[in-house]
Amino acid sequence: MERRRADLVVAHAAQLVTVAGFSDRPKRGDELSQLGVITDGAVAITGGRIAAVGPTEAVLQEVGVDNKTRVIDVSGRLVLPGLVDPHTHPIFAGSREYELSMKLAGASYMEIHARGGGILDTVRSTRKASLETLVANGKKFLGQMLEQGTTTAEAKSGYGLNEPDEIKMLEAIRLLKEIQPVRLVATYMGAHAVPDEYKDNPNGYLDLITDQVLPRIAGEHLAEFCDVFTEDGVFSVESSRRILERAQSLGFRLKIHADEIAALGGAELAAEMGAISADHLMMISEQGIHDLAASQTVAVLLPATTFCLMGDRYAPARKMISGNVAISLASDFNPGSCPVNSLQIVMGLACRQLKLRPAEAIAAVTINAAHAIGLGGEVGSLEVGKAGDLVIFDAPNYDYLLYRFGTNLVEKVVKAGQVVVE
Ligand code: IZC
Ligand code: ZN
Repeated sequence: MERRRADLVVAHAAQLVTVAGFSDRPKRGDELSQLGVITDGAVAITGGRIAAVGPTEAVLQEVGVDNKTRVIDVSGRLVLPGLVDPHTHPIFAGSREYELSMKLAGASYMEIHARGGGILDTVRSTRKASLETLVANGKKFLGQMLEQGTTTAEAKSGYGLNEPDEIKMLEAIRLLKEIQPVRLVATYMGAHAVPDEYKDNPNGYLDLITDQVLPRIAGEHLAEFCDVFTEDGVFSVESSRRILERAQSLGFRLKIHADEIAALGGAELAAEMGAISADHLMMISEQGIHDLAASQTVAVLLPATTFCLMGDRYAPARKMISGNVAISLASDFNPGSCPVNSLQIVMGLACRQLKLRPAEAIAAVTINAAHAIGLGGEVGSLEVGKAGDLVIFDAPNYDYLLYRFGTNLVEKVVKAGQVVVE
């Protein structure tokens, strides 16, 4: 049999973390700490996809290497699958640095929101911005994420709220898919806040979403997910259900910002509706944990948000893991509650605040994060046939990566077989 020629071989990794064996479903419980680590490991990539993975010697026997093959010796280094960030808000204009001082002076996130600041401030700047500005801003933020190891991300709308500005945000995501390397999936989040013009008629805003905007986005294939901010003072469980039912009937897969500040039952709603993910969950109830465990819904935990909000209650991750909930991690990058876009920082916080073990944190930003956006069969692990996305870290092992909290240890990033960060 003729050997398949490789375009790229990454060889002699001190630890090659495959996270293999879970392309069809997310990891739960003890599975989270079984990473499939190969010492002196290698990956070969052909045509953007993984052609072989295993011990270096075996991989070099399996694939053909010629003078056009790039071979990268990563002796002494850690190799992980490209990181997946399943919850981000990277399309916006303006910034909200003043909220830090407001929070230090005692104002809560929801108080700032109730005064017309917060999300609605970013809505005013984003409505004024051109498509080109949104694309340029998004490209900058996605570039920062890529440099820190993120090769796939979910991106939400939700700072336009009206029809033309939500479409503008989703167009920006569509353009960004073509002009930069991070693979994106788009989420429509018109139900991020009730805009000023509907302040006295919130039901009118629900009608706009269900009757006009959702059908148009479905028709133009601008998003595959629909998300709702189910929160006291934002969207009730009842309003959220109305939007999500309509979205589901139009073919969207569902996501919910659930139980972040108040325990409204967002997790229960996500499980009941078969949402692909329930996100935040700082205040999740016992019932919510039980319902998620019995469902296919992935819990997306966002510890950098709790940290930036200076909250004292993080999501009960250990309870969720022992209760058999499929957990993942994301940055929640956004201009307000979480200006952090590094998954290395998120993993470091997850170990220290959610008490995840290093191995669990890695599973949570790779295969389980991929399942939270419907890409478990495509990315999130190093297995033959999957996308040739990987990160080389200046770290001798994965414990070291989590221990060096706050430092970007990325040395190189490979996306679909191309070295995109050197
Ligand atoms: O802009 O504050 N929580 N949405 C829900 C956010 C935070 C983003 C923001
Ligand atoms: Zn969010």
